[in-house]
Amino acid sequence: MKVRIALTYIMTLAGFIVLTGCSDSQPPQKPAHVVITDSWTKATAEGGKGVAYVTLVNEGTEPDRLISVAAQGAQMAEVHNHIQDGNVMRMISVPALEIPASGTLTFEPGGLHIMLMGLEKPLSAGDTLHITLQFQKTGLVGTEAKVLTMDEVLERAN
Ligand SMILES: [Cu+2]
Repeated sequence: MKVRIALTYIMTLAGFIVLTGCSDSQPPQKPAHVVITDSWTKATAEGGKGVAYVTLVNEGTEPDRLISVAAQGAQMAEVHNHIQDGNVMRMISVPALEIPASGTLTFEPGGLHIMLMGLEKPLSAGDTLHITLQFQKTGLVGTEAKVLTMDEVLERAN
């Protein structure tokens, strides 16, 4: 009888160890790797200011950070967001933006956007604008943003 109890005990213990072993096995870890799956900007009548949007997908299992942005033909580019300030929407500068592990961030009108300043010439519909994004872990990633007409911008929203 005693042997049997001891045996049951050992088998229970064995089962416990197997279960623990199972819960320890995690999905494979992948380093942060951000890709740009979409990018676009609005045509402008003149140089100066513009706005561009990107969709960022982190294919890694660790977060990454967007630390700087540059656009061809623009003296300066910054990541901005909109915040509700009373009943007014205000833009704020976002110096570093976290892209969560396995997460997607979609820049869109009324939300996150890339502010283009000091554009040397207007952005013409049909052209592309070269934008470079720098991430802490992924490094530099470039994209050709399509320059859309106002009609195309409205179509996207639907
Ligand atoms: Cu802005």
